[in-house]
Amino acid sequence: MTTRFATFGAGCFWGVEMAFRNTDGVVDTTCGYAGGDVPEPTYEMVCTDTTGHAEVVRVEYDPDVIGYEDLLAVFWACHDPTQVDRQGPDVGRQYRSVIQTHGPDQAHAALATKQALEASGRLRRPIATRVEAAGAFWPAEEYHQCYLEKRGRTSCGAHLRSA
Ligand code: MHO
Repeated sequence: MTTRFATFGAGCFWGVEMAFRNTDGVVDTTCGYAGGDVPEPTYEMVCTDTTGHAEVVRVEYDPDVIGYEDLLAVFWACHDPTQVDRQGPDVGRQYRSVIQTHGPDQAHAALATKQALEASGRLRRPIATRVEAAGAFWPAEEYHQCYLEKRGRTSCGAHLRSA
């Protein structure tokens, strides 16, 4: 089995990781930080919104079982891509919506689904999601991996809390 990677930022990575872990064909997921300028960022640093990183989930998938387009569908459905530098109660650039692509085929597919969603008229505001090439990925602290699963929760309930 030759697996591939896909990387998505869609707000707090706890819930995003859960969405992808529950998807057939996903072999592994890792919460981490990407898209910033500082090496080896910690959660505390990223929380200050000064390192440039986004909270992202790196998804390892088996392309014989699930296509990248299907992962993109999970991505678009698991958050509100019209929110700028925030997601629900979580505010800051670290919660921005971003697709970090591994290769030109992923970039092409990501942009195509973004345009299709935009053209569908289903969203009331423009899509804020950036599509960019994946760069350095820094795995988050073990504490953040499978955070909700370890606690027997199915969603992060961010909408129930103030932050
Ligand atoms: N508002 C959330 C953010 C968590 S996340 C890993 C919380 O602190 O519960 O950024």
